Amino acid sequence: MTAIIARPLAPRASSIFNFTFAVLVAICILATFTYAAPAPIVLTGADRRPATSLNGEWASIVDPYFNGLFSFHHEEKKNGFFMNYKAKPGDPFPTEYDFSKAPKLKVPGDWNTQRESLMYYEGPIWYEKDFTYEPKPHTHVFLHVGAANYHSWFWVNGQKVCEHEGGYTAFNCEVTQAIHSGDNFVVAAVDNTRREDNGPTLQPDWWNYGGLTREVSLIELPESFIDQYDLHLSRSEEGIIEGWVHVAGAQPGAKAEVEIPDLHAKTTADIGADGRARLHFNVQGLERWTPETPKLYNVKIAAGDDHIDELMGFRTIETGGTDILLNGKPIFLRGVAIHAEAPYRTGRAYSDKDAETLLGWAKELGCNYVRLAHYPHDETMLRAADRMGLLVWSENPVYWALQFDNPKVLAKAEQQLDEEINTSRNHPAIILWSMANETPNTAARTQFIETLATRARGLDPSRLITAALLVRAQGNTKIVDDPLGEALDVIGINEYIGWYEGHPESADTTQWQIAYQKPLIVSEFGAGAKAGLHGGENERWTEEYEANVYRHQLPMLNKISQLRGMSPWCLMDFRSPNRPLVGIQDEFNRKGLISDQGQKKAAFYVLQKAYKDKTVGKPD
Ligand code: GCB
Repeated sequence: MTAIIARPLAPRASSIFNFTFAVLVAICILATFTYAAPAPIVLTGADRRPATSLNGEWASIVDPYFNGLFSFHHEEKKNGFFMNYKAKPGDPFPTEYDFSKAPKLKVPGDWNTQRESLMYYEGPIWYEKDFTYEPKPHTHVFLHVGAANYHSWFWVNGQKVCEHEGGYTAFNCEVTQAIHSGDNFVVAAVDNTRREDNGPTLQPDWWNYGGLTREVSLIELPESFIDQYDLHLSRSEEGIIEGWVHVAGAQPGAKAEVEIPDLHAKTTADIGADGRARLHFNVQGLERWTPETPKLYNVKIAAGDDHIDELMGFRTIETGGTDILLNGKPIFLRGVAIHAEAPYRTGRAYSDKDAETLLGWAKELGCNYVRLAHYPHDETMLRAADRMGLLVWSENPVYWALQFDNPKVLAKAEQQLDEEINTSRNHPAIILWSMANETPNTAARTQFIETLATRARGLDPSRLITAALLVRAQGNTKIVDDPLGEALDVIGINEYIGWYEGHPESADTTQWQIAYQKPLIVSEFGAGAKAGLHGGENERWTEEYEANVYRHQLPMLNKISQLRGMSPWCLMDFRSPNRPLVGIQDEFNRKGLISDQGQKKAAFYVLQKAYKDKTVGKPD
């Protein structure tokens, strides 16, 4: 009780300083009550917009009890750390934080790998950055966040501008009301504490790096602006590009225009009451995007005062019986699964260099395809895949057992799926939207993921829907009959014969029974090996053992008549606290074909030979 009385929550107005502070607090309280921060929006092609970068060093405060946001009675503070208050002599209250003296963290970058004490810290952490800005009249200014893992709050000059959940998708907070000419500051709080009702949930098999893990910038847009668009090659009409451009704040009767100068193609359409201009136009002489010829065109999209220069490729993807058809022709997906783990330095990958190293290794392996597990990867990764000619499986972070009967969890999964698709829908590389990975076969789960699949098809009917399913066994027979398969265009399955069950040779006698006449991708198989550890081919953890698993897997997979692709687990070792074996794992999942330090293991060469000689899968 005494503590409550003794703790001044507001200053006494006995000096000019105190008076100023009281006014500031009053304005802030008023602002909090009268101004509810709008939900963040999704911008397609945000990385193609001219932007003011806020990357670099941010001041940081580690705040495990979230004292900067919540009072000692756990009420949200009106004058928390987001005010970035600078203590003044004579203040009749203490200020117990000071961003100007706080240690720095680099953005983009996870916090875990930047400071030893933060290795397994899950948050919250406060970030602050000062910047100068000159807003122009009649514009919207958005704070673009490439990703903040997992739950984040943002304030500009003490005013809350947004709150967001989901650690792998980009979002944009309108800051027009909060930003001003001259000196400004932005404060973010990021909390990556695992929770039962999040996606991913409590126990993923990777270290789920926290923080402002991708780029942060300011994007200035005119009063009416292009927020989202979708342009793709028609599956049913030869030589037709179709899609739409959405213009926020469009005036009735306004028009949107799309031009592809290299193809001498230009079209204009009216923007409807829903803000969308629907497009359907003929192109001649189009070179289709393929892994061998990843042709990208400059595409100019314009509406009113806004315009955006995109880089796009055009191709079709569909299924025909048990085939996957790229541009109408059957293709076999020679792939590998990849986590967004940074090569050589560990931590969350974010740069062009990271993407080029990881995807460069996939190319060297002979891949035409990659599974980007287990969450949407960075735009830089997708741009690199577009350029390098690698088809992509992109995945919603519905991993293992979520609370499938909790409507709030469904809403979070839907939001992340919407953000993933609306951000990335123009990458020619992406052919598959994956709804989930290895979920338990229950009625609630099936309904949950069917809802996501229907939503994904509604948002993007031009791509294929998949998920990585579990398989069951009867004796030597593996059975794929998970009811979720009904909702998928392409069946993904994970199996670990020779690692979690049996021996490498067990694959030789395994039979497969698949309930669906659909294309099948073996989305995971693999074994653990420590790079440089050698021994017998039946000695676990040696490079020889991993290679032996691959040698027995490949002929087995070849016998599955509807096999149309594979993405063994995985390209590179990645950090996982589930993997404590000292001297071998040391908190890394060692199923990589390459170590986290870039050493290629023997299995890399086994798979490379099979991919290059096309001895696995149907030749294409
Ligand atoms: C799986 C999971 C993947 C794990 C892998 C493993 O089935 O999908 O996230 O890392 O197995 O190594 O156990």
